[in-house]
Amino acid sequence: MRIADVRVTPIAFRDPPLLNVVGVHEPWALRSIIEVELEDGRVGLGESYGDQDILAHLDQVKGTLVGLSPFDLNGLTRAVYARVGTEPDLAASFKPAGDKTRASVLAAFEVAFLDLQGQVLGLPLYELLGGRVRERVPYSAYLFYKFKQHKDDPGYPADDWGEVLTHDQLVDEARRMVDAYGFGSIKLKAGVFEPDFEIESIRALRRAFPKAPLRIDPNGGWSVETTRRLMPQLSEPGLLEYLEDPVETIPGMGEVAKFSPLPLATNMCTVAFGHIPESIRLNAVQVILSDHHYWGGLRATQQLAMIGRTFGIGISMHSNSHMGISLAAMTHVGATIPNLTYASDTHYPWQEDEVIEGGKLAIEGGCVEPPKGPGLGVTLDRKALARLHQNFLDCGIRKRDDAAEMRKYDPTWSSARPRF
Ligand code: GKR
Ligand code: MG
Repeated sequence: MRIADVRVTPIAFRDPPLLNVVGVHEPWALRSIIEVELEDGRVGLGESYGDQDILAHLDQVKGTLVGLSPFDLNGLTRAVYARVGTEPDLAASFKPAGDKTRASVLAAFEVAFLDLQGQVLGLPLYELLGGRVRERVPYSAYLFYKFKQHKDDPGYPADDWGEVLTHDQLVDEARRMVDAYGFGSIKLKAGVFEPDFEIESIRALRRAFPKAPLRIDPNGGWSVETTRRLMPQLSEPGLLEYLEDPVETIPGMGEVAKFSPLPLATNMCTVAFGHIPESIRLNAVQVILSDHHYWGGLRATQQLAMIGRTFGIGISMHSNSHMGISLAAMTHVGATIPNLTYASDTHYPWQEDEVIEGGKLAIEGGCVEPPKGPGLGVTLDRKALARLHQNFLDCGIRKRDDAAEMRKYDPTWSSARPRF
């Protein structure tokens, strides 16, 4: 059973004007949909980033996969290593600088290969990954401050979440998200306003949701000294579950860890296996938000979780704006990881479009069940794929640039960090 064709289709879907440390989301978020087709017509699916750089790498690799068996994951790795990155040897030690790009390319195809394996064997993907340790995977409500509408008319109606720039509006957003999806944990995307204001938002959330685990993520927007000043507030008893990426680098997180009673989480500094030794040496992170899209795939996510167990580091999952193929993949692997100790992030509630048949996957009681059926358990809605690809062709965005979008509101805007 050999691979006959590989297709990578860039798509663009509606995204609300969500605020973060570097700026504001553009009206269109980019992704790529990967299809790996077997000789018998079965198609394995993957989803990855849609920026031009990654698309160029995916395009470079895809033709070289024709003729491989979908079970030959080392063959896939060799094909990726031959074209992306500087070290073609599969056994070479990971470099301290990490290699996120290569791991991202590998991940995009690995998920599609695994999906095919599941289809060939008639097994759900979580069984191929060792079987599930939980029926349903918990996700957290992902709160953003946001503008009411995009600056330029994107040609579609504004989202119905409205403006969220005050504590009350944020609590309303949280309430709506919790009511709609049953989330038990809540994360605030911070780094937008003065940190004291954002901590006040967290206190408002705590009053409204006395029991929910809360997290704050300023995306490296604070300096070590600012974080030191804020620490007495952040570590008020019962306020936060963890503090995510207050500062940007591994040494910076190591400095914060020296005075932080709170666990420090990251999806920004420890983002590749090559970063693990320094992170451990400096005790820089206590929770790693894994992301199969850049750690190298679903098996790499499991390997990372094992490293987490080894060193007593908690594991969760990170998210960007994404479609249901990514959510299905996250959920299959999340179901198999015993030490997935926190509810994972997902931007999914912010997405109105979908590229899989049957529309959006259900989030109930804050959890997602792995879709039923062999492999990932999702199939492509080809009409939706064509429509979202047309969006990509029309929207003109080829690289995510939240800072440029923010300069439409504030021409003096700079995304330099630390902001505070
Ligand atoms: O979508 O604005 C965003 C987030 O800030 C995203 O870019 C981050 O990668 O979700 C992410 C995070 O947890 O840092
Ligand atoms: Mg983060």
